[in-house]
Amino acid sequence: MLPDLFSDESRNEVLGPGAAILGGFALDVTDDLIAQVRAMSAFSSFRNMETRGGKRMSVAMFNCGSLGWVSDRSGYRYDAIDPETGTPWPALSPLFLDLAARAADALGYDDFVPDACLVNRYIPGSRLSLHQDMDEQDHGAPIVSVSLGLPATFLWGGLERSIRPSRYRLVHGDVVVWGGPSRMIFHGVDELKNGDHPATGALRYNLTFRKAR
Ligand code: MD6
Ligand code: FE
Repeated sequence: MLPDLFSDESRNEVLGPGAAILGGFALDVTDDLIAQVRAMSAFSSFRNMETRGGKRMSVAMFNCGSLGWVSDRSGYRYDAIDPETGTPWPALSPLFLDLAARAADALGYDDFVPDACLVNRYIPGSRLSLHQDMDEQDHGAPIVSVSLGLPATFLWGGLERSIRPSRYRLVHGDVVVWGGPSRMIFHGVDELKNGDHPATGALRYNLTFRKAR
């Protein structure tokens, strides 16, 4: 790990072993990321997926990459095909791949090559309840998460759902990386507050890169 990664001036923050917030890590590419999200969503659109229990998620999603995370009445899975278009998800661009690899590398995860990127869109009031990311086959690979637009409160719990989560503010350009002993930590996002961000208006986007297979 780089010695200056957690200096006093940085907005970097250790969440736990193998997990950290890299404050502003993506700031030099946020405009391009948002432009690409908009372009891709004209093809595979944002949709509020259904859970197994039949509820609609308040966060709207689509995927890019060779695999995408989908949820419906039959449960969760990774699928190469967007069920709405019947065709593969949009490809992971070099910009996305490069950012994910650089962020993972900053925490010592070498050669991270994600095959899936879940793109989340929050409107004020949207939230993501505490969950573990456990649908990936390779739990040795980290997850890299990029925040764009309105700030959010990230909930960081423990290895059991009952552990009360700590709260961290994630702002435009922040990147969260986690893996290793923290890979199965329960986490979530508190209800998004109203706001107006110069880059996204009243929205927050989140990109989570995973190695699903
Ligand atoms: C979000 N993120 O920040 C939701 N999962 O909008 C996640 O659920 C998440 O940020 C695994 C790893 C990083 C994440
Ligand atoms: Fe997650």
